[in-house]
Amino acid sequence: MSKRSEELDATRADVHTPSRRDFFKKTATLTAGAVAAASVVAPVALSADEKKAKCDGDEKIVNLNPWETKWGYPVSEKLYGQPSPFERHVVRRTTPILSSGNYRASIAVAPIQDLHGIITPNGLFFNRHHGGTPDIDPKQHRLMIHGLVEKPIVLTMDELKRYPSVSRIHFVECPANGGPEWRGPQFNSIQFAKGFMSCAEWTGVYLKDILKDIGLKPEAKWMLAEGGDSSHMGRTIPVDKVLDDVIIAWGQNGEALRPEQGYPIRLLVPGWEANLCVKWLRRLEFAKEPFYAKEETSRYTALRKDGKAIQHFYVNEVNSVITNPCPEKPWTDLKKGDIVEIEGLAWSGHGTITGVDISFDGGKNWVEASLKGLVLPKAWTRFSYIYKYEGKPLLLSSRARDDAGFIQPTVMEERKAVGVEGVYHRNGIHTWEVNEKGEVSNVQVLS
Ligand SMILES: Nc1nc2c(c(=O)[nH]1)N[C@H]1C(S)=C(S)[C@@H](COP(=O)(O)O)O[C@H]1N2
Ligand SMILES: [Mo]
Repeated sequence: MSKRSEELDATRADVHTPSRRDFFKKTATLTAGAVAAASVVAPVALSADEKKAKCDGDEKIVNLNPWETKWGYPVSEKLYGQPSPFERHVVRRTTPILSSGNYRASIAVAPIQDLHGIITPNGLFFNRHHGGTPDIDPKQHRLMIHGLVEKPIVLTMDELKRYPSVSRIHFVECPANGGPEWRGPQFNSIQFAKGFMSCAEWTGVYLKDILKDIGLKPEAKWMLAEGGDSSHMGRTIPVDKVLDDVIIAWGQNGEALRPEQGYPIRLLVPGWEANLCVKWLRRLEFAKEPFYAKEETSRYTALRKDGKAIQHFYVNEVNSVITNPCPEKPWTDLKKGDIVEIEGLAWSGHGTITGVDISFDGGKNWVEASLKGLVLPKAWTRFSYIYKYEGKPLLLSSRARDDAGFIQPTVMEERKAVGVEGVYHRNGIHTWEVNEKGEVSNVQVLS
């Protein structure tokens, strides 16, 4: 045994029983195959005294389970892995209420209550489309870049991937996230109330790097992005943003984009509303004017209370939500005095989250939560607060701030500006009511 593994073994001494330690010593020198075999035929047996001392009535750790005494399934059986069958309930969800009158033009929301860290697994990434998901053969797919450029080009996917790539973690949020709730809570569910968003590591090429190569004419001020699905999803984006951080992405969390996310390529417009992140991207055109001036290219606007609307309103502003507890993750199993970790997600399209406060009384008093794990610009940021459960009713809210100096408004501040007829860009402080039984429901504080 090497010195290093002896040291490791010494650190294990205080957490394992002697029999367990011997087992580690023996197996440490065996080959990987032999270790697997040894663990099948020689499970660690506890003496009667050890059982009594350690297990205190919980038979599940004392007795061998059926799956410990026979072979598990071989590596060849699952060449693309799937989650445990016991995680079957963790899925995207749909409802007729959120489809635009046609199931081919609808949304599936992400189970943000069941996620860990800041990355959404690809199979759970929220999914919104206007004309169904096409299955595109990358060999047949082309990207055309033209208009006000020196050298217009048509790229194959192989040619596109020859540009140097970058990997960036960014959220993608539909500006309608939380939108149904302008008039008041609509869903007693975090998944439906806040799940029009996800966060992934995207790999692709900065569009500015391609433009360096083909030459953008100085008079170009707007870019049209068009998808290769039946909706085409024409979107118009200011050139300043394009030259800042817009990416043409082909990678999503280490693998190719999923068909639902735009395989083989999509546009990623970090921090801005997700409808600009055109999937199945086939064409980019540069021009002097925004494209909706001359053709049927839609854009979202932000309605104000006076009836006027802001035309160019693209940023998903600073926002947050508590994911534990929430309606799907109540505190009904907690006993008074239990220690629990309040957790949530904060994000801002303007930049990096600088802090999150938590209130237990609907926003009268605030305490500071801690940010944990990676804290990155235009990415989900996880926050945490260790709390001693008291079994008392609570109005639990979170309020995030970002490095651009923004802080989440109250629901009333938001209503003062927009009224209750808003559709997009809701970032008012979200509140859960926790009753004395630990049940959680969606409420809004209107004071
Ligand atoms: N080509 C195309 N791109 C599209 C859409 C679409 O219908 N077609 N929907 C947009 C909208 S409204 C949203 S919210 C995001 C959703 O991205 P996702 O499905 O990867 O979560 O894709 C955007 N890009
Ligand atoms: Mo959207």
